[in-house]
Amino acid sequence: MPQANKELPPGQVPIKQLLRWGKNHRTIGGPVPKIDLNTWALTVDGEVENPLKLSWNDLQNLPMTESISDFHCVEGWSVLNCRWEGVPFKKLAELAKLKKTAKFVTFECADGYTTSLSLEELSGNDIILATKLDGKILEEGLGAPLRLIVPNKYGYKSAMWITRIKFTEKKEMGYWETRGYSDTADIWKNDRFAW
Ligand SMILES: Nc1nc2c(c(=O)[nH]1)N[C@H]1C(S)=C(S)[C@@H](COP(=O)(O)O)O[C@H]1N2
Ligand SMILES: [Mo]
Repeated sequence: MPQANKELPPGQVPIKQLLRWGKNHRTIGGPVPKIDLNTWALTVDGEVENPLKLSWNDLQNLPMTESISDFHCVEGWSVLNCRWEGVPFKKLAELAKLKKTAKFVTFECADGYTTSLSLEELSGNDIILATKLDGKILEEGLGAPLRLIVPNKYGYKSAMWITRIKFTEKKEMGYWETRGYSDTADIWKNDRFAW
């Protein structure tokens, strides 16, 4: 099992627990999205041979993995040793059968948020689409039912409330990345801003 890195990246201060989006933390789209698991579906499409539309039940039948990592927000707080469980990103890509033209991935969320990463940035075994944190099913305020976890990037790459995973040939810039935040978002290089 991958172990969390014990050294904090530059400029980060540890706090006890992750933010719960809700009353005090509004999403970019306003209130936390209300998601009904009976009608929720994850779309996987774009540059793929086999587009997918997965219900919550479909998702439960996919192989799950566990990954322990530290979570770092660009605003300077970190939460150590988060134990995420979910579907490895690689597994979903494998199921969707990528075309040769697939180079980047855009994540679309129920609150209107977007972020994007290259396939290479998503190649690690610690990149997962999480449904659980620390043994408990994700709370609404933490991105339920499905969120991305990218441990070596600032938190704005870890999209919550994901509804669509779109493989693209060209990079589509995400919400914060078009508003001054770094697109590389490397926590070890202190890549916080686009300038
Ligand atoms: N859909 C969506 N995902 C999002 C955001 C958002 O506003 N909407 N904020 C990002 C930011 S800036 C951070 S720091 C993390 C916060 O996740 P947490 O609730 O686990 O602390 O979610 C990221 N993912
Ligand atoms: Mo953040």
